[in-house]
Amino acid sequence: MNKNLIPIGFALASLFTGCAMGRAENVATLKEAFSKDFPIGVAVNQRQFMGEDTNGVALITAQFNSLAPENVLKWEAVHPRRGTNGYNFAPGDAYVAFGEKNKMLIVGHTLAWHSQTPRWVFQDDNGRALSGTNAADRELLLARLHEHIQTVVGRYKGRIQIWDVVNEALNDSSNINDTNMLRQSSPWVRILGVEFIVKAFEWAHEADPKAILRYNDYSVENEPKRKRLIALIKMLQAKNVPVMVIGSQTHANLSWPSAELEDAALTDIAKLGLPIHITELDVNGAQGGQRNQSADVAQNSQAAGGKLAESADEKLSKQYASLFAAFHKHRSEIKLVTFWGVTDADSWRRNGKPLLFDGNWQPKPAFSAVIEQAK
Ligand code: 9MR
Repeated sequence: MNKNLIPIGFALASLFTGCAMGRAENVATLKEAFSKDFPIGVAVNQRQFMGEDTNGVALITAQFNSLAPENVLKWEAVHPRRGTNGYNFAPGDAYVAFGEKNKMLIVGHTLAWHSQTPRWVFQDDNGRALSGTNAADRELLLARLHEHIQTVVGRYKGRIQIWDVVNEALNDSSNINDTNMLRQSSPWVRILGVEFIVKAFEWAHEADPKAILRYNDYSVENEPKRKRLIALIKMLQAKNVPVMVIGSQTHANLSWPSAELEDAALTDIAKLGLPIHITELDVNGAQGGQRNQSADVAQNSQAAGGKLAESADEKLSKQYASLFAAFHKHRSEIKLVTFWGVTDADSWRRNGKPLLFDGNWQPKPAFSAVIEQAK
């Protein structure tokens, strides 16, 4: 049996080949279907990379050829306490070992983010908030960022191939006339301005010159944020900052982004001349998520609220087909597509049943809708 064509249950076989039980080896997998286009990644949780969720592991190794760590390499997880002894590397080490064992392309997520960063990072040793107008405070925060990046990227040098260096730093406003490029409420922005972005990329590059360095954000399909993204990346490029890939999270809902918007956004972003990665793909089917296009963690309860939208399963298939048609069309620019979770039960938006596999690890109709787009 071709090892890329792995049975994940006979239900899968009958879903889109209609073939009899026992013929599952003829079934394509996501990674196989898109092997000429881009690797297919998935964000994994600790129960998966520790091997406890054995059904999850079976799906991950059968269907995907790249991994992202859903949470364990965020600052609060990997570096919860001050100082050089304040690290907790055990989960990150296990994550990377799991990826290596399964010969997968391994992503690191994320080095500098306003969220999931412990409070001490933005305070002095007496608990006083650091200030952007105080040169010593700025120095202190830059020194912490440097030490963190050197330590974390350095530890996995040559083993984590791709890093989300800066996450969600753009101003989230939907007002196109809002001229602030960056997220003003971020302590990174408040204290250091754009300098934290410049330094984070330079230091990540210094720590692992071969690593592929991404800027990662959500809702960059929408024009106001896309304009800010393009302005930011052009500014970084003008300073020779080693930003190498644009990460578009693509936390979608059943109707957004439309086929036209996705195509236009990819066309526009590709003009920057950098490869694009789809980094956190899911499609929210919850009623509450149909109005909201933000993937801000703080707004998640709202976005995942309410029952499933009417005919959610059918609309999910349509939306996934539409997105993958755009990815396939732009396959010369898109170098990786990563789903944000394995099954609906694992998802941060589990209420919205946003993924291709249900809580029983079975493929949903959207799975075959995606595979179809590879042809
Ligand atoms: O899926 C992640 C969830 O388990 C965490 O509780 C949450 C906060 O750390 O982060 C979620 O992942 C986010 C990702 O790191 C960055 N983009 C938005 C994702 C969804 O909130």
